[in-house]
Amino acid sequence: MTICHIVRLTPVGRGAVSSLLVEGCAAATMVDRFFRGANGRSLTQAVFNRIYFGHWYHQGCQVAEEVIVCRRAADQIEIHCHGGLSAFTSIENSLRNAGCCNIAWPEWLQCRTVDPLNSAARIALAQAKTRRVTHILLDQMQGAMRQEIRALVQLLQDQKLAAAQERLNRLLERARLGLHLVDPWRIVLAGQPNVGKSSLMNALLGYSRSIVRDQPGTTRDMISTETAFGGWPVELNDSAGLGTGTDPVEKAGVKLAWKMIRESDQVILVFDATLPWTEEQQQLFSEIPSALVVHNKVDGNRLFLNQRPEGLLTSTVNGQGIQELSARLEALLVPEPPPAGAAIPCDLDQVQVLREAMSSLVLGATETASSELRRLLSG
Ligand SMILES: Nc1nc2c(ncn2[C@@H]2O[C@H](COP(=O)(O)OP(=O)(O)OP(=O)(O)O)[C@@H](O)[C@H]2O)c(=O)[nH]1
Ligand SMILES: [Mg+2]
Repeated sequence: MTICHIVRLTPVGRGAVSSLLVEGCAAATMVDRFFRGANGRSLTQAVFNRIYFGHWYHQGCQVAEEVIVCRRAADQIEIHCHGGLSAFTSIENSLRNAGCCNIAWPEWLQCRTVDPLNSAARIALAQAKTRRVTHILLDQMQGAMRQEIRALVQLLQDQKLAAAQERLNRLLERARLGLHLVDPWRIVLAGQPNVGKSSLMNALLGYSRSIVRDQPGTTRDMISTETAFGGWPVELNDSAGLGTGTDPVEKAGVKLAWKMIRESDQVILVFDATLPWTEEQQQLFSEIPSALVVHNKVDGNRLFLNQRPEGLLTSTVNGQGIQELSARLEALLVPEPPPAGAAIPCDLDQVQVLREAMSSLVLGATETASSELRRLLSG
C-alpha cells in the first residue's frame, strides 16, 4: 500500500470538534480498516463530499470513537472526531501504526497549492492576532499580491520600466510592515532607574504587568508582553534601568537592556521630568538618536522642563500623554498605513524575490526581473 499522509486540520487544543485529513491513493482503504459506517458500506463506495457517521475501532480495542467522515476527493478522507486531544491522538496513532505519516498543514498546503501567494497568506492568517492584520492577510489571500505581481510582469513586458520600478519600490516599502504582520514589532522601554518605565508599561497595557516600586533597580530582567498599537502587533519590553551600579545582577540586567535596545524596532527613552537635566541624561539621549523621548512624572510639583530635548510629556498618575504615546507608537511603526486591498508581501521568501527582481531591474535585466516575479505566481 502506498504511503498515506495525515494532516491535522484543526489546531491542537480545546475545541468542539477536531479534524484531520488522510491523503493518498489508498486513503479510503486505509480508513476502512478502522471505520465502521452506520450504513455498513465501505468508504471506497462513498459519494464525494457527503458526510457519513460511524465508529472508529482502534486495533485490539473494544471501545469505539464516534466520528464523522467525508470523502473529499478520490485520495482524501476527512475525519471529524470529538474535540480535544484524546480522540484525535488515538485516531492519529491508529493510522500511524498502520503506516501513515504526519505532514504539517503548512507544508501540505504549500505542496498542493498552485498559488504560492495564496498559501503564504493562509499560513500567515492562521497566526494573525489582530483584526487589522487579518484584513490585510485576507486581501492577500483573495489575490491583492497576485494582481500586483501580474501587473508588474505586464509592465515589464510592455517595456514600461520606470512605472514597473516605481510599483516594485512601493511593494518593497511595504515589506517591513508585511514581515511584522505575524512577527510582532519589538518595542523597548529604556531609561535610567526609577524614571517610571514599568509604570509606563502598565499604563500602555492597561493592566499591571511589571512591578513598580519607589526604589531604583526594581526591574532587573526583561519583562515582555504581547499587545497591539492601532492593530499592529507589538512585543512590549520593560527593561532594567540603565544605571551604573556594580551589583552583578544589576549589571547583567543593564547588559540585557542594551542588547534589547540594539535589537528592537523602536525604543521609548524615558526621563524623569522632576529631576534636573544632567550630562548623564544628555549622554544617554545622544546614544539612542532614533528613540521616542518621553519625559515622565509631569504631574510632579516641581518640574525641570527647560534645556531638555523635545519629548512627549506623560504622567502615569493622571494619565496625561499616555494615549498620545500609544498613537505616536502606532504612527512610528507604520507611518503610511496601506489602503484597503493593497498588495503587501507577507513573508521573507516573497520579499527576497522582490529584492532580487528590483536588483535585476536596476541593472537593466528586464527578462530576469520578469522571470523572478513570475516565480511568485507559480512557485
Ligand atoms: N509622580 C509620579 N510618579 C511616578 C510616575 N510614574 C512612575 N512613578 C513612580 O516612580 C517610581 C518608580 O516607578 P517604576 O515604574 O518602578 O520605575 P522604573 O523606571 O521601572 O524603575 P526601575 O525598574 O527601578 O528601573 C514609583 O514609585 C512610581 O509610582 C508618574 O508619572 N508620576
Ligand atoms: Mg522597572
